[in-house]
Amino acid sequence: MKLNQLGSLALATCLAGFSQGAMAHALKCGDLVVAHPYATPTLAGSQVGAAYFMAIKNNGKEADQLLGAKGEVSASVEIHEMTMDNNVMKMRAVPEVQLPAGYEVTFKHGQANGYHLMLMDLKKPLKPGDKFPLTLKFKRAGECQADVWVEAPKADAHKH
Ligand SMILES: [Cu+2]
Repeated sequence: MKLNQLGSLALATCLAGFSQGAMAHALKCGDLVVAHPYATPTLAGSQVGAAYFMAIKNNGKEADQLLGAKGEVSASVEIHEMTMDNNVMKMRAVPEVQLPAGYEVTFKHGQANGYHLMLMDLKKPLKPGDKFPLTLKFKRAGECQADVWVEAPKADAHKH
């Protein structure tokens, strides 16, 4: 009985935490769920910024692709892929990101291997607490507007 209560309490807490987080800041776009779109504050004098998501999950039965993004915030947006090459972090622009059916693709900052959206030629610096809209373009799901929150990174592994 006690164990049961503890178990359901833990589960309830877990579910509450999850749905709260999801409601607060997730974007549903067709079969895709984009969790927590965020951007890191720009470094002084920098004209570029980077936007991330905790993950993009494809709940559909068919593969999709992230094809790009656009917004008022910058002149253009590129999809960048980061890789570790002999302990040196390298970035390169890629035309799309595969989102296989049933999979979750992470776009977190500070990962050795991962993607991010590079905001090229920012109109103004990104400050912690700012929010800006960014339209994401997917092959199947179409275009959806994400609400991007500017948040200071906990560990700055990503330099430009
Ligand atoms: Cu980049």
